[in-house]
Amino acid sequence: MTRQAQSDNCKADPQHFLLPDAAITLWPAWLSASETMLLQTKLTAELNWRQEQIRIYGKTVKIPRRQVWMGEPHCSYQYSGVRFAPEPWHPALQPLAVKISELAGCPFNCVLLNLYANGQDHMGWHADNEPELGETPVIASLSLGATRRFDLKHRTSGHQLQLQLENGSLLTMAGQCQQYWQHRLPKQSRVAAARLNLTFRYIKPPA
Ligand SMILES: O=C(O)CCC(=O)C(=O)O
Repeated sequence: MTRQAQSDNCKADPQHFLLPDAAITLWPAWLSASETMLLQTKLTAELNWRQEQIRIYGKTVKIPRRQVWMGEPHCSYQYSGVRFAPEPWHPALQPLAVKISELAGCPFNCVLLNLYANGQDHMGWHADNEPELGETPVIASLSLGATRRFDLKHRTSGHQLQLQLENGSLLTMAGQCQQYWQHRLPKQSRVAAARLNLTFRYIKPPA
């Protein structure tokens, strides 16, 4: 769907995917074209985007995208052996987290933002199964900008699902999805435009 074709008032019905060990729901145009345009422009310009380095098989490599980790102060997060302290909430994002919480029926207190400059930037197979997220986390993923393919595969049954994450779409992954499934955003060399993805998460405050 182009930004022109995406009507400013269209909120398409959610699509529910019946899968073993996972509850996946996609709202295709959860934000309107004008809302996404404004948000993508603002976040791209105003955030402190970093291309983190991680260690893989003993080698230090730059991740193929830029990231910001944001949320409440206790929400530190470990990814590929690197611990990240959160940036404070951007004023546009805390109200959005509340809105998505109302829809998903659970709280969110942090968000990982990924900026893919074009189809060369990507994210490999993984699950959001860090212990601080709990056993059955709900992950809410908001996409802004270029449409990208999103792949899911079950760890043992061979089930696979491919989705197109369009501008303004909201995807929730719930149930035992992070235990039994992995997901990735593959390279797509023909995609020239940028995409911004926000995955809202919840980390329990310390007792
Ligand atoms: O960009 C995407 O849609 C994928 C993001 C993702 O897998 C993650 O943040 O864990």
